[in-house]
Amino acid sequence: MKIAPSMLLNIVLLTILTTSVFFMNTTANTTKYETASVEYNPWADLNDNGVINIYDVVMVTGIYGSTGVPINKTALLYEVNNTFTELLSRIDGLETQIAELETKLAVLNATKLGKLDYDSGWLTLAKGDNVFPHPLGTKEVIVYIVGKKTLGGAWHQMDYGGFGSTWVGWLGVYWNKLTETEITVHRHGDDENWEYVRIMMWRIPES
Ligand SMILES: [Ca+2]
Repeated sequence: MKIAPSMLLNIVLLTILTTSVFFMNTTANTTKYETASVEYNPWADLNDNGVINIYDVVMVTGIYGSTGVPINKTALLYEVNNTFTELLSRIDGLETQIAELETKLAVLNATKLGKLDYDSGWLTLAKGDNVFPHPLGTKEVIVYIVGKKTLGGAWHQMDYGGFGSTWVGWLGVYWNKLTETEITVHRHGDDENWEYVRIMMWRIPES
């Protein structure tokens, strides 16, 4: 009788399996790790149970003779590791961006009003009424003005709204006559500290 090579291989493997199982049963009190005489190779541990034995061999017999494109497992591990490192780097970048956004949000929450809708910059302020245009197209705004005595000087709001006495006369400024396109800033006749004015406006958000 002629025996096919594949059948012969199965017979041999079955014999090995039977012998191994018997051997394993008779050495039940000794651990498989202690009896290993060669270095463990995790790549050969096909069922990932920590020991190379007949069960791994049987798994090979199931796919014996198949062909395909081999994989460089070490290179694959490096590639996975590099990808993981890159992902960690991206996560760090995102965390940095989130921290920056949180800072900006904290600033916005602290000011409540958010970014200015109009900022006039520093304007020369004559005594009496000064009519300045604004581009907001509404009177639903919050107005905030500050002054300077000189362009290089400190910001201030001295005598804001106006201060008058028989000794010093009338000092300071106030704003009025707000329209959808203009605002008037009045500077009192005896004032000496509001040579320049800066007008800032925020639209009042719709509730
Ligand atoms: Ca195994």
